[in-house]
Amino acid sequence: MKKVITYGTFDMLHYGHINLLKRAKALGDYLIVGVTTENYDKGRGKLNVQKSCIDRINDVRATGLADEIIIEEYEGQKIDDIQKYGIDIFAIGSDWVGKFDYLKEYCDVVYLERTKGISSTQIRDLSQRIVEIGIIGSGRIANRFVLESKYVSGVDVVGVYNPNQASADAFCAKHELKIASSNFDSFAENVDAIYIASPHKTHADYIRQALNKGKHVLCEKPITLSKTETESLYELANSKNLVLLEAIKTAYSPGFTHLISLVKSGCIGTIKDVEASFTKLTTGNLRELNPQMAGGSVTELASYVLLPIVKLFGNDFCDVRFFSSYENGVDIFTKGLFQFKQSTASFKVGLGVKTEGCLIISGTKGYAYVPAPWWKTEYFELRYEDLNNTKKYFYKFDGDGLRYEIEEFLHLINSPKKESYKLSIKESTAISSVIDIYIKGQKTTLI
Ligand code: C2G
Repeated sequence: MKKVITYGTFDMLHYGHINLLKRAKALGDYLIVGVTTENYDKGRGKLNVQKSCIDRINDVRATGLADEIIIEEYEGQKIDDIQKYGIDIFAIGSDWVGKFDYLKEYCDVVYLERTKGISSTQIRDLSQRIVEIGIIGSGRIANRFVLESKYVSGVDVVGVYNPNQASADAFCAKHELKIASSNFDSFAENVDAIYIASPHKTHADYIRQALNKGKHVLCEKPITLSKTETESLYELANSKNLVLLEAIKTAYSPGFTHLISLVKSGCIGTIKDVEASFTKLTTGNLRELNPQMAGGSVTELASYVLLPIVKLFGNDFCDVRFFSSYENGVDIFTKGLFQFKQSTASFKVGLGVKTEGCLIISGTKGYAYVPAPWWKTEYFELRYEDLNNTKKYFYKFDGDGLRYEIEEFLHLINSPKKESYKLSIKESTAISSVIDIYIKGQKTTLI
């Protein structure tokens, strides 16, 4: 008797899962299905699993395809199970190609092609089904987005749009998507929500078009390069009761969210100063260094450093000044200084200069120190005059961190309130307004 085993979360069981189970069963005579526990999923950084382990087991049982169901509760269990149950074939979807080759020492490993686009779009209530996302753009961040989306239960990236059809086709093939399109209308009509990962200057037009088609939008930072443009887009989203969320991953990560709540609760006294630095040495013929594509340290990185500043002090600064170093028409390093009524802030961003990349929030009783990479907040300390009182905080920041913004996007789509408290419209607009002021000033500087 040939024994096959497969594993999965099987949350909101759908056609793609059933299709996988059918083909796994057909590989042998006896199919064992491992269903993940909540703890195991948490440990591997899978977010937003809706159903309990018991409900998911019942759903798998109801398919009638499993001869036996077991639970998967720890890392390394697959090796134990394969030996314990005398397994001949381990089968899993092709989104995991290569990841389970280490099991070849114990049995055959078969990757079954994953089902492209699984949801039933006739169910209009998005909370009752998988939300299908289309991506605009097919560059580096778009690639990372697809990989991270697999760790958020309830979403499925199904398509890509690129005005260049060949680029869309290549991306679609690489990620096994259903739709590759250079026609915006037909692309938008076939998805529930859109993630914009195209060059900065194209964001505003794409957001407007997507909202006008009734689609929720998650847009890469900087949402736009102009304060008035950002304001008008949020108004449009609001008037249509659609989500418009700016993808600044730090804002949605558990560590950063807690840091902000902690310091706002007064544990370091009244907050008087924020210093934030983020530099990333970048070379080559890249969009980031191209003045025609709005490249430069501020447009590329200021969204991160401005995030703690606007979250703690808002947008009513009395004065802001910038000091930059330029190379080939872009700022390779910029320092910004703010005067608020009762406080100060400063930031450093750089594509061509390296600094210590930390975040320091100073108060009247102590300060918060977040070492680099603070934008992937995994650890911080609250420090006081008496060093014995130092408190240390540790968090998980899984993968690339994009999964946290995807989780928030999905949460907002399914909730009556379409605005996130983790990055409010006011905060996102404040970030836009600072970038706008910088760009306008930079034009005069460069002339
Ligand atoms: N699947 C598929 N087509 C889809 C979606 C999922 O073929 N459109 C497959 C996956 O590749 C996987 C199975 O269905 O083989 C279960 O998918 P999930 O519930 O998303 O679980 P997953 O995170 O893939 O679990 O130990 C857990 C496993 O390693 C993977």
